[in-house]
Amino acid sequence: MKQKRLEKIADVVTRSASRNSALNRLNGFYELFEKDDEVLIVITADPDSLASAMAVKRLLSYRVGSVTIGYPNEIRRLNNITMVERLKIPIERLHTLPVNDYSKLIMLDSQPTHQPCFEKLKFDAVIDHHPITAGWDAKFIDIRPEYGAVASMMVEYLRAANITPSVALATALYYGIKVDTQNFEKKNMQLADGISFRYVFNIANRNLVRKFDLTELRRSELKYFKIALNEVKSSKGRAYAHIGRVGTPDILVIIADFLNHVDKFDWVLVSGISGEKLVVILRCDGYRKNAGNFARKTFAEYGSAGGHREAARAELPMKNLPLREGQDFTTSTLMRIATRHM
Ligand SMILES: [Mn+2]
Repeated sequence: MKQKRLEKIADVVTRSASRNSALNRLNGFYELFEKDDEVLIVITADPDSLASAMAVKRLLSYRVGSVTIGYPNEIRRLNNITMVERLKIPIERLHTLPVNDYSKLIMLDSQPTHQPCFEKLKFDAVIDHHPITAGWDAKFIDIRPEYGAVASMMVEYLRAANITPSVALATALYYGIKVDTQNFEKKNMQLADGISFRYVFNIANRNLVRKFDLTELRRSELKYFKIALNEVKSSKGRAYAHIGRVGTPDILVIIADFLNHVDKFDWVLVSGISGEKLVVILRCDGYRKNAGNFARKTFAEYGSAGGHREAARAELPMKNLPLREGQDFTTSTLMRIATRHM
């Protein structure tokens, strides 16, 4: 089912796929601002929102006094840290900023209801592609849930403004669209995303994008590979490895994806302990298999479990696991739990 849009331009609200042109939207957006405005853009930092914030900063350059980009979350993914560093994106933690001193607030790739720390803020403009939520308002709204990325919408704004993006901005937009559409494999991807992507493709530095994509491991995390290679056990086309305590469960995903490259491993189960939880990452080829169903059937009784055909995840409080007093969780325990319904 196609999700409805929500657009509000100069007090006119449209809830269907509107006939507003990119130029209408741009002009409606520009009408919000005056020369001496101090503008704060609020995002939850990820590639799509970072690229969109850069685009809005560019749209507003020479039109307002200043533009600051604030984000509340800690950026932990190395891919995203690499993007911010390489593109020198000027962003600041939201809690360090005097939010009440700004004359205009813009929210991108998110809605005021998405986080408690957003709810106190009064936004002048909200531009997003998530499903529409109720209970808030803004002077300018452009929400298009059918779009794969806000970066795709931003390309339309830039083109309407006759602005050719710099290499850095185009690279960010390229990466934002690529990540949010999961390399164009996600169902939310549509023609408009393809058109925007094709446009920035010519300008973006794709070697830099490769660098963002590739940078996902800290040197200190290589030790977990050593553990994985020592631990990995296989039986009936399934590979199992318990890594033990990890700093972040992200490393388990990387190891599971790595083992999924190995011939004759139809299934990969990698577990590790993060905080008080056992995290299990499941991978399979998705051919006549369903990792999400397998995860639910096997692990849901101990905690949360679910996912898609090829990829699934379970997070299980350690106290729920069927372990004897003082018994450690090992690769064999993982095998035992995973095969007990077979
Ligand atoms: Mn997004």
